Amino acid sequence: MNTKTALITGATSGFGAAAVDRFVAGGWRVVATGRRADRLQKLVDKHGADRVHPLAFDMRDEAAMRAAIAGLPAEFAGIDLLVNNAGLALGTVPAQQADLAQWKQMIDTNITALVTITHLLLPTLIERRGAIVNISSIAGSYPYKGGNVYGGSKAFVSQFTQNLRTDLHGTGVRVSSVEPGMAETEFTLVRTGGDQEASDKLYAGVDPITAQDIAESIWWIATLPPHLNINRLEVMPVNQSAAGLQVHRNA
Ligand code: NDP
Ligand code: 8X3
Repeated sequence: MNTKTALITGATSGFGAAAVDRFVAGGWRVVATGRRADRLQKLVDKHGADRVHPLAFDMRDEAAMRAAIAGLPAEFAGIDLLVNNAGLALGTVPAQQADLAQWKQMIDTNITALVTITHLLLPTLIERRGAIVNISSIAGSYPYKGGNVYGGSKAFVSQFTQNLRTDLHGTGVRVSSVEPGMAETEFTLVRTGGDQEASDKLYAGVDPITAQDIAESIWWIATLPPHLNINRLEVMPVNQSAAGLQVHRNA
């Protein structure tokens, strides 16, 4: 059997870590990236060095990204699937109170790093008639208070996905965005600067999406027959739905 290889960014936690487990269970090799090298090593210990290759670098460091990818051993260098998952939200306050440095970190990670790694891997993906799955969010379609730049960055990811798809027409490369709603990962811990109580409170009683649910969605998209493309997949917990517009009345 011809073993396929996925490169999954943000593999140290949440959706990315669960996707590593899912693809290895399905017989794929995985290049797993993230900043926390100790967590990447745990994935290697769990699955074996012949299945998981760790690449520890900060997605915002283009030189480190280029060097890591250029240094991939031959058996992991032929990437068939890029899962652009690394990303984050920082802050929950309205735009007028937000920290500009946090906005820039979200743009650098969720947008600039995502397009950089995509650009780097496109030649390989085209050569192999591969696939790209971009992890966007419902925050890119439904505005909510405090979503500001995070939502804007995910709207970019969703639209970039559809434009990539148009440009890659005829290459056989599949491009999809997965747009999850509320999912319990380390996402809220990161967003709140480590506030476990806030994270627990947000997910309490919701029966939120799990990391495994999203990993299964990515697996399904990537293993459909090659003539099918999922353009976008929006997923919410049953207990979450959209709730309309607000009106301010002058005094
Ligand atoms: P987690 O916080 O659990 O995981 C985020 C991952 O992104 C980590 O592996 C982290 O690795 C990586 N990452 C963040 N910044 C960088 C960086 N500068 N360089 C390298 N890696 C980085 O959250 P989720 O699993 O929930 O998030 C995964 C994706 O899903 C994100 O794009 C998020 O926006 C999106 N999403 C999440 C939803 C949710 O409700 N949880 C819903 C919709 C979308 P490390 O810290 O080791 O570098
Ligand atoms: C994460 C989902 O609704 O918290 O992208 O923004 S939400």
